[in-house]
Amino acid sequence: MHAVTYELIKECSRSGARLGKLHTPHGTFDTPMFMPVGTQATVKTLAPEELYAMGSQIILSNTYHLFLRPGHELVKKAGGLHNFMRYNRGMLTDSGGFQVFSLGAMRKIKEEGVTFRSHIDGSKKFLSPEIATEVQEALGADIAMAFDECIPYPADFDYAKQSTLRTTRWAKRCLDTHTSEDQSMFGIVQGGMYPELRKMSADQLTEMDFAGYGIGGLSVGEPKPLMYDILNQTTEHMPKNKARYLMGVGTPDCIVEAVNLGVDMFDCVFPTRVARNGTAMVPEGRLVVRNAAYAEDFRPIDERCGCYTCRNFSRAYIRHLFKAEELFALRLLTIHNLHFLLDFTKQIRSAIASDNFPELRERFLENYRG
Ligand code: PRF
Ligand code: ZN
Repeated sequence: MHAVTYELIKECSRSGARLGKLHTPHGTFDTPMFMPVGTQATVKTLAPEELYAMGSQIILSNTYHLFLRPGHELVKKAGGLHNFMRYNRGMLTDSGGFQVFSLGAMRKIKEEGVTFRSHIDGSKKFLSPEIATEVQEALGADIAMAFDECIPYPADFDYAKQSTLRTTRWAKRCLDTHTSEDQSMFGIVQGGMYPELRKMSADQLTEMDFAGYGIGGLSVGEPKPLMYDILNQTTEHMPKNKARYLMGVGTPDCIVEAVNLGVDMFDCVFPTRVARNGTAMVPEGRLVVRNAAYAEDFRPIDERCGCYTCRNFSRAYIRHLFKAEELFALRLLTIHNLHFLLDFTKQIRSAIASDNFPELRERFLENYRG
C-alpha cells in the first residue's frame, strides 16, 4: 500500500479533464492542483499561515538546493522538512534530476549518477538515484520524485532514446532504495519530443508501480503546440488510477490546456518569480504594476480578486513600494499571484464537477493574452 494514493472522482465526458483527490499522510488534497514552489524550504516572502489562508495544499521543495544547503542531515535533525519550515500540509520534493541539469555548471552524466559543481561554492558534488532517494527520505516530504534526466530541447532521437532508457534504469534503482512507509515515490516519464519514446517510458514506468507519475522534459523551450501534442501522446499511455504531475508548468493557459489533456498536478516558479519583478497575474494576462500608467490608479490590482492584497491596497501604493524598493511590495504581489493561481485551479475543479470545463476553458483562453 502506498502512503500517497490517487482517487479518481470524475472524468469530464467532453474532454480529458479529471477531478480527483490525493490522499497523503498530511491530509487529502483536491486535484487538479497547483503546488507553490518553496525551493529553499520557504515559499519566498510568505509564512505558512499566509499559504493556508490562500488555500495552498501541497508545496514543492528541491532536493538539489537542500542537499547543498543546509544539508539533508540537518533537516533530518530538525525533524524533517515539515517540522523545519513549520508547514503542516502536503509536501513534495523534486529529485534534483532537473536542477543539476539546468543550474549545475560542468555536470557529467554517467550510468552511476551525475557529478556537478555546486552553484554556491563551486565544490564537486555527486547525485545518483540512490543518493537522491536517501536525501529525499531524510527530508521526509509526502512525495519524493525519482531521479531522472530532463532531456534538453532539441535532442536527436538516439540521444533521447539512450537517455530515456537510462531514466528507466535509474527509476528502478530509486524504487529499490526507497524504504520509507510514510512517503511515496513518483516515477518521471521522459522521452523528449518523440511520441514513440514517450510511450516506451510510460509503459516501462507503469510496470514499476510508482504511487504516481511525473511528466518531465516538457516546457523546456519547445513551441507550445508541440508541447500539447507530446503531452497528449503521453497521458494516453498513463494509468488512470494514479496522479499525473506535469513538472515545471506553468502559466494559466498551459494549466488549462494540460488539464484538458488529463493532468492533475502542476508546479511553477512563474507566479512567485514574476511577482518579485513587479508583475501581477490577472485573467487577461499580466498587469505590470511598475508601469507609470498606474502611478495614480487607486483601484486594486484586480477588482474581482478576494486576496489580502486586493482587499487592502491600491495599484498606486504597490507601484510606489516597487519604485522605493520596499520589501513589502514583493510580499503583496506574491500573495496576489499565488491566490490567483490557486483560485484558478479551484474554478477548474468546480467546472469539472458541474460539467462545465470545456466552457470554462474556452472562455478563459478567449480573454487571456500571455
Ligand atoms: N524532471 C524533474 N524535474 C523537473 C522537470 C523534469 O523533467 C521539469 C521539466 N519541465 C521541471 N522540473 N525531475
Ligand atoms: Zn488579488
